[in-house]
Amino acid sequence: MKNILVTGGAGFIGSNFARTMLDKNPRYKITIIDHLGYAGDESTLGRLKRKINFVKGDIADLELIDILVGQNDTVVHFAAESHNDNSLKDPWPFVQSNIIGTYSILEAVRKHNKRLHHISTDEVFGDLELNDPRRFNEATPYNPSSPYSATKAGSDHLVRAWVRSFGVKATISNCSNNYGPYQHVEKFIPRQITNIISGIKPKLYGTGEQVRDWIHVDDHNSAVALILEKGKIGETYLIGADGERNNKDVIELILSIMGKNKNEYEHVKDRAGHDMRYAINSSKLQKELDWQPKFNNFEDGLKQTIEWYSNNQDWWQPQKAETEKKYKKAGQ
Ligand code: NAD
Ligand code: TDX
Repeated sequence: MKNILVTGGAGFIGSNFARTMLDKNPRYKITIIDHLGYAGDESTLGRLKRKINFVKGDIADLELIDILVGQNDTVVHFAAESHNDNSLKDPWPFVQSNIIGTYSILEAVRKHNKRLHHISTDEVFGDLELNDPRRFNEATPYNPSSPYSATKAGSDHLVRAWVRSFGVKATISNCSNNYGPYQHVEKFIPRQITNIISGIKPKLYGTGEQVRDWIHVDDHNSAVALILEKGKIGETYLIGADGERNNKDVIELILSIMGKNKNEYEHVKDRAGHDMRYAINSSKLQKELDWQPKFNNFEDGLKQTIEWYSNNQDWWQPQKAETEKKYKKAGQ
């Protein structure tokens, strides 16, 4: 593996992935393709831009993808519409990027016989009850709830069908909720941090008892790097770092780290069809590929993330007003 095409690399996880890979080995030749939608920004690439080849384009553009895949030996496919709340307002871009876009990538890797790693989410499994002793594993049946998770589930099914029917050399990973630098302020953790910095109260959907399984973005990406190196073709790996917390606790922790009273937040309208709990069992990844997360303390990762948003206001300020306007209109 030397020439890597990273789709969606101007977004949160893909841009951090490119940084992780170049830190591991500066000789990797990385090409990023991103259509620079609302969630992808050239400023996210920052100094990385000098070290990579950047192409502005859409992954559903079959001709462009054919050329780019032909020029690289490995494709790591992050590009997707990624926010549940947006998928409830307008599902179409999710079908377009997540399903048709993945189809386009698959046809190109099939034609050129290239290695693909497909990035997916734990949301494809639906949700768990709060008191359910089980966690998701590689055998959990698919049961997605939102248009976002349904289109991600669809993309996973396409990848598996292309592996079985056409012998495409692909692996899949399903990861839990990521946090860390360069995450769009529409998402839960950065929204609350940047609200507090902006003098706006953090916003908790509904009761806030919903549980997410948090993982630092660098731990997600170290697992992806390992799957590229040692993963078995056709296999799926679940990625998670035992980070279950309910939303109310996370808001209170952010407030307390930022020196505020724990009750200085407000409850807003709940998300339609809100999934109750996600939880990942990543023992296959740990046993077969010997993976371990580096951030085993959520509070430390959160402190680093709060510091990053405090020191990088130029990066997130341009997104903030528009994002809050949209939320206000939705009563959130
Ligand atoms: P993001 O929204 O920050 O980034 C996605 C990027 O893809 C953006 O830069 C966007 O412009 C680009 N993109 C979208 N559609 C495109 C298209 N048609 N053509 C070209 N570029 C396009 O999202 P993220 O949080 O970085 O998520 C990346 C991947 O990881 C997604 O596949 C998502 O489903 C998956 N994932 C995310 C999480 C999480 O907690 N954020 C957890 C598990 C899996
Ligand atoms: O302001 C908020 N208040 C709030 O209580 C926001 C934005 C969210 N929430 C709640 C909803 C969820 O229970 O916080 C939780 C996390 O919300 P999101 O950040 O929107 O994440 P989620 O819907 O869990 O999905 C995320 O994890 C899986 C990513 O956005 C997906 O891309 C990924 O696949």
